[in-house]
Amino acid sequence: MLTFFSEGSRQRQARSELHDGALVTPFERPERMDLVLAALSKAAFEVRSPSDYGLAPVLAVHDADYVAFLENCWQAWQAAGHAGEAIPNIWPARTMRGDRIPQSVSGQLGYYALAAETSITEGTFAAAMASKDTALAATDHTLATGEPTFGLCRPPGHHAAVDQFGGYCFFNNAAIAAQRALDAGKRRVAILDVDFHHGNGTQQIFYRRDDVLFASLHGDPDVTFPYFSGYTDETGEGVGEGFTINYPLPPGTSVATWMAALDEALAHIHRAECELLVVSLGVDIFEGDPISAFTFQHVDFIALGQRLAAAGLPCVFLMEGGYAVEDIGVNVVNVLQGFEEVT
Ligand code: OKP
Ligand code: ZN
Repeated sequence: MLTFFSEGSRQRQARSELHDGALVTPFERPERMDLVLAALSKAAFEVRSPSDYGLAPVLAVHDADYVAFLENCWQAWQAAGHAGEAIPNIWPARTMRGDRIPQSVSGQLGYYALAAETSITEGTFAAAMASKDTALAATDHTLATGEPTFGLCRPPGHHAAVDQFGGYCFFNNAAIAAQRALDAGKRRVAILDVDFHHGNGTQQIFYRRDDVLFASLHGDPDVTFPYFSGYTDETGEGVGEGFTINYPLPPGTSVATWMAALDEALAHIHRAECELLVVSLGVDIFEGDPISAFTFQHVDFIALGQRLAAAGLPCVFLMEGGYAVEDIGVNVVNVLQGFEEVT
């Protein structure tokens, strides 16, 4: 399967993630890409660089002030004289004002962040730009040829909302891809999110719309990040009612139970007459993943690819999570090869 990847993705080289009360080396690190690239190369996949699509496709789904904040945050943080990476530590919490964007970068971080684990660093914005270019190039290839395409996006995107970053995400690559497909003439696009974590950002961006169907299988947010999104009673609003569907599953869920939920999600997508499938491909559903709790083995990823292919839709795969670094390459390739076996 043709793959797109941008070397610009390496420009995010964060040192700090707030994890279990300590600053650790981020789980979402550039070496992840090398492991996927090595596995793709072993499987003889062609890898191409995307072209530069600029900011217009980002602004089609994200708020302009948010994008400007991401672009300027590191410089403002440094100008304020702070020694470490830019990490939020205050929010407009439930008892405070959420309607004001403070002037200080420290206040702005709290306004635009949805979590504290994701630092902003010198190359973060450039890497986010590279990642969305990867998503757009992959989408354009599928739109032009009908062939499935893999976008090796990094950083991931599915936690990024209209004007919020967090969960290692800055620009919502899947949302940018879906909007691109609509702008190219597709009438309805499905985004199927198989990452272990709920794609709260993707859900929020399309919550009141019926031209993008968002379906997600994920760890039950009652006990799993992002905690405040991903419950079954979130089904969309207004004309979007019925175009969001969530399958929260308990930690330790068997692959058979997960696959049964996948079949339900695919049936829902089929009924909605979607014309393109964008898969938010997180392979952190692997049993060995260090921050997740599902039970996929290497071979189960092949079955996943086969089931996705059986949906019979043109398909764009976009990389989301997956942190058991030594295994993410084989798991990604297994999904893509499973898909190709059927098509
Ligand atoms: C990003 B993606 C687990 C803490 C989780 C953040 C997870 C972000 C996941 N103990 N912290 O969806 O793979
Ligand atoms: Zn995840």
